[in-house]
Amino acid sequence: MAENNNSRLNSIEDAMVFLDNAIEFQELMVRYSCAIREVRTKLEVLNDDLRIRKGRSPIESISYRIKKPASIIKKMKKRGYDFSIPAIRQNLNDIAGIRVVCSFIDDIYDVADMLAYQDDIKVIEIKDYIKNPKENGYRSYHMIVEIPVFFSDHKEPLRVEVQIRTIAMDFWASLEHQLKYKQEIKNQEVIVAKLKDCANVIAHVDSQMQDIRKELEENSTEKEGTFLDKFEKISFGSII
Ligand code: 0O2
Repeated sequence: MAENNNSRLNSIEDAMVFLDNAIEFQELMVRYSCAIREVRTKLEVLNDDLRIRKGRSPIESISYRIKKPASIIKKMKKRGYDFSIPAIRQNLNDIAGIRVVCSFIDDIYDVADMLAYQDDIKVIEIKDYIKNPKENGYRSYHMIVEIPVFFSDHKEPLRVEVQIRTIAMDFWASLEHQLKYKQEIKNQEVIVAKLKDCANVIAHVDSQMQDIRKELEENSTEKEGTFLDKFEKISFGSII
């Protein structure tokens, strides 16, 4: 009987520890989602500012995600880390992730520079998979940035992974990601080679689009518009 009571007590204690950890984990995820909001706002401000001042938005879209608990556990296990909140915080840089899709390759570097230049942003790491594509053809510009987030009773530096790529790179990466998770691929080498071919074609298209844009910018002059044409450009719909 005493043994039973003890084991019940133990299991309640275990449950309490489990709940404490679960709450702490949830709090950490909420803090990362706040860090995403901070970086996202910075990117949106840059885009709006460039649209107003230069008449062109370099960013096509911004998406974001908090890494799934299962992916966090998988990554921690794969790298041989203990599964604890401090270990997750210390060792994983991509719990908060933002993906920025730009129109042209130059835009990627402009956006990255403008973000890195901000004095509350600390760049922790850069992986330039555009200049150095991965063996499979993957191209993207990755930055790990740290940003201070102000909570009700403290300030906390939090890391966010920012992936910046063109529309074409994003198209390739999304499809390759989907295909990777399809089971039982019979002729894997052929598929891998085809995907790499596609990545090269896409990189060529990106570089040609960039050249076309440069040529257009160098060889065009502002069209003489009517008084009303100038007013056509003014719209607040997408700002608010
Ligand atoms: P998910 O589902 O996006 O979270 P590090 O985080 O720096 O310690 P890691 O994870 O190797 O080490 O970093 P890296 O190389 O910068 O890659 C991180 C993310 O880039 C991946 O996250 C993918 O989102 C993306 N990525 C990297 N390589 C590839 C690739 O070959 N194909 C595709 N489609 N995406 C890629 P996760 O954690 O793998 O997944």
